[in-house]
Amino acid sequence: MGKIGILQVGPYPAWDEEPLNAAFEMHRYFEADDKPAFLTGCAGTVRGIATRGEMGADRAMIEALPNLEIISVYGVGFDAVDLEAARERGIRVTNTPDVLTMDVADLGVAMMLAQARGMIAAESWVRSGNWAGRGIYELKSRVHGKRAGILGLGRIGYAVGKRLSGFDMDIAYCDIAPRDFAPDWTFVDTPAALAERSDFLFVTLAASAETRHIVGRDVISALGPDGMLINISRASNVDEEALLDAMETGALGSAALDVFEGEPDINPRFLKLDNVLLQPHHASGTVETRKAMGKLVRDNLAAHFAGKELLTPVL
Ligand code: 8YV
Repeated sequence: MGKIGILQVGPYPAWDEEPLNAAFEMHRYFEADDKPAFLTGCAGTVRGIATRGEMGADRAMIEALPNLEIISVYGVGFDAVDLEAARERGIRVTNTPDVLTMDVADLGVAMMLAQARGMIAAESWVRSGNWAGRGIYELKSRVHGKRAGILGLGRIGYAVGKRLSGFDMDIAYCDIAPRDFAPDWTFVDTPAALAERSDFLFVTLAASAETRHIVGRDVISALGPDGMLINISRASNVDEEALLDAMETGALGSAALDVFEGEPDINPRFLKLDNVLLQPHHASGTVETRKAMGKLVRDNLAAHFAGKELLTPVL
């Protein structure tokens, strides 16, 4: 019997490509110039999709594959997968939760510290010779003891909060209900009220149609000219136009962002701002975590085709 066909939506590191190629017949969608023609060409043999969090699988892709049984996502976020289209056909969907939580939280906190203390510009100050030539770098405002807001107290939001408590921060969060596992943190019932009482607002909620632009003009203006927005979730959770307007006018103090609309082709307005820290959607980007994510992608595919229970099912 031939190998099972899998549509590979984006590239993976070599340590994932090798075992995937050994176990399956991988169809490298991302390398095709004519993507619709490529899909038509492999439609008969593809029984699975291996995709990435930010790439997902849309309705057109799902509908083009009549023998599709499973979509295995390399990422905790599955908002880019058309779940409705998958559900209609009984197609299983898996993601990679837990294994990336700590790294995403680490980067979120690192972004807050780097931006608050101006570390990127401070490094340029040293490298450019300004330190020796022009003197001390400008003073920045402190982080410890300040007020932090966490929008979305799931696994990643909780891990962010645990780290922030090490900085003696006053921590509040907003979610659909108060969480028993965070008795020391203040529950706030709207994103705007959370922003109002925050110096640093972390966006850590899973993206969906309901959360689109949950951080809108009202939330951004409540955060205010001294506030910082840190987004390590999905760009769609933030109204990017409102964010850019607020940053350009000083209505929002600063931002640290790992995710963008249309990434990697980000809005060029971001590049003109000096009050934003830009990261290339890299919160889960450590060797250790990416290896664990790749293994989960493969293990879910293998379990499905062996008729076993999925390890981390979404659908
Ligand atoms: C990406 C992510 O999947 O977990 C998620 O939801 O967005 C990330 O981990 C990562 O960039 C790999 O594509």
